[in-house]
Amino acid sequence: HADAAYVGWLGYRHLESEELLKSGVTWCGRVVVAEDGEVIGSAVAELMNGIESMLGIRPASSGISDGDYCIALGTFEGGNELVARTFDVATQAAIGPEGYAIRTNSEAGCIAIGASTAAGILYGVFHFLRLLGTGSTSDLESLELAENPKNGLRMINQWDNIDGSIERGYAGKSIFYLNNEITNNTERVRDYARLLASTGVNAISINNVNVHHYETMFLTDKYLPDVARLADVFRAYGIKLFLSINFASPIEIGGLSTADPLDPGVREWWVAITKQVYAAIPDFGGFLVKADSENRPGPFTYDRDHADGANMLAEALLPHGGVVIWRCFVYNCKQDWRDRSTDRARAAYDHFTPQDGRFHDNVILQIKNGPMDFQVREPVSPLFGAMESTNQMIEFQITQEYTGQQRHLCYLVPQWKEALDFETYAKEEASSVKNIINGSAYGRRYGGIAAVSNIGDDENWTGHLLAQANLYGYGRLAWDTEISAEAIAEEWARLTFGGEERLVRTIVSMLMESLSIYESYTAPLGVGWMVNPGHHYGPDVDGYEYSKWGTYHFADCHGIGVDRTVQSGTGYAGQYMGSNAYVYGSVERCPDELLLFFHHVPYTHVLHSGSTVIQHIYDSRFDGAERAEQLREDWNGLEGTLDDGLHRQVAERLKEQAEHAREWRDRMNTYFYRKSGIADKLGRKIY
Ligand code: GCW
Repeated sequence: HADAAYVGWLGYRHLESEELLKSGVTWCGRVVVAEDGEVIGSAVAELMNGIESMLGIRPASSGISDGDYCIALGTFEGGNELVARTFDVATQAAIGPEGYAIRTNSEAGCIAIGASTAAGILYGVFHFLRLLGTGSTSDLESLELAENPKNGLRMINQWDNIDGSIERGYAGKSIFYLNNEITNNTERVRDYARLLASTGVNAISINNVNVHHYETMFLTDKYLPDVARLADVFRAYGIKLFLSINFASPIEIGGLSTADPLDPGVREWWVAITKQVYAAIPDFGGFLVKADSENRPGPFTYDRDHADGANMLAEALLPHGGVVIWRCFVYNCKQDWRDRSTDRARAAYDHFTPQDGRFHDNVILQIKNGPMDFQVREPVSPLFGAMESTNQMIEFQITQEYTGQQRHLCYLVPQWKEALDFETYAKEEASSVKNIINGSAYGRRYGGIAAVSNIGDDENWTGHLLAQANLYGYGRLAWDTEISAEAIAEEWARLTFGGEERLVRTIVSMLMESLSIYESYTAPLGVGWMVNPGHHYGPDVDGYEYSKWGTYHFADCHGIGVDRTVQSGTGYAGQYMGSNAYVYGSVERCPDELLLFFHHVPYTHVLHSGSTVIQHIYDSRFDGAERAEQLREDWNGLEGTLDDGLHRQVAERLKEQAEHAREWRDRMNTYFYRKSGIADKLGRKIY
């Protein structure tokens, strides 16, 4: 596959820097590796191909050095003498199971990539190739670095269905399934595994959390051998396979009359079926569960709670080393819009905090970053840090359900970073969300990040080519929550498009601006929604206002917003700890961008910015639409500096975005002008 959009950031473009090229040719003529095995094999193959493509030489490969300069790969104990002598005991001891060290050992004439496991070597190789590809080192004479991932689980959730459709998928059909069969095209799956592994992803659940009829049978002989084939592909890249399961499986495929988690027959059934899964996939990761959520079955049917449900599965998985990932996206989806006392934002916290301490050690709660649902702007879920004795992980949505569906440009890494950096005040120090989910704050064994994938069978994987940056960025951020969004964007741009400075700078600045642009022409000040019901694309201010989903803005002729204060509202603001509760609960203190999430205010309310709410709505809608147009012009200015085909596909999307941003602008402005009767101070055109 030579297609530049398909190879993405693994295109291994020929190096432009003469100096680095020369240094590379000197050091990379031979690869010395003393171990074999699947993952090492993947690492070596990747290294050879990367070197050949970037440097134009095919390295020789051997088990021992011939005395010439070389790259030496291996685990510290794996018998590669060059590796063993390059890293001292302290360095070796500092490298955890998936970490690696890279060091130029001039005396021994090698660049050594050492790790304690094969997976570590694979990540080390990808790091080395990234160094070359981004040109972030001028030569290879003095490399010295070591890394360990910040999170144990770095997971991708596919929302793919076996009929080939993808729930909230915006880049074609599934690469895994077609017509109720699991694909034979493992080449494409392998290329996906490579892309993921190159960013550090180490786990994947391969089917939608809404588990339908056929997918329920993934645990049975009907599909298990094919699932195992997929597990084989991912295993070679250090990625563990998980399945989303249907809580009612004992009834639907087991022939039992109940799925009650405390029923001995049901428990035995899960033990037996889990054993069967491990017989087919010995390193199977575990189960991902959406239960009692949006009409999915769960323990509530039997008057049991989440802990009962999760623990039953945890017990079945425990002997095999597997984990249960239990989603906290649980709320009443049959609300009456007239009922002002029920608040969907409260739901996860209300359901789960009382059960702290009851979940087994191999259960992890997977919590969406926002308490509502992946809106462009929400506060961080107050559930993070609120369960000291429970493993927690965060869930992001790479697929752009509410952020422009890969027709609009929206680089999400800055949003994710904000969530990870959010201070929960659960402890006196080191209790930001990233410390909660990586397990360090409370000394939890399991934790990490999961995100819903944005890929499909489109040639460029993600529909919008620039949306590849979100997939890349997710993996990089999950590996290292400290890298900046901008550094990630730059890496991605260089690897994908090469090092031409104007090109790189333009793409990075477009990416970095895109979230704020999207936010400024869509729903204002954190209130969210205002999208078309069902598919969720495009503006419809009242689309969800009188629905059962619990997602309201309460705009009338006087004002707008949801009162979530303790004093007069739903009390949601009181779920936060420390000063967060106070800041969010105070109409004076609440940050502008979240004001309408927490407060109902008159249109004339004055923001910290000095503007009124209504004037802010007008200003930011006009501004957002203009900036969307600017994105398009910026990109058009790049014509000729990159492949025409790639340029064209992005140009088309940006054109649609600019037009659509105007539609958002006019719908929003007109709606609020009609509701409020207050004119735009600047007298701009409102319909
Ligand atoms: O945001 C909602 C989506 C559903 C999704 C659900 C969930 C998989 O609209 O399509 O279902 O979230 O996260 O479970």
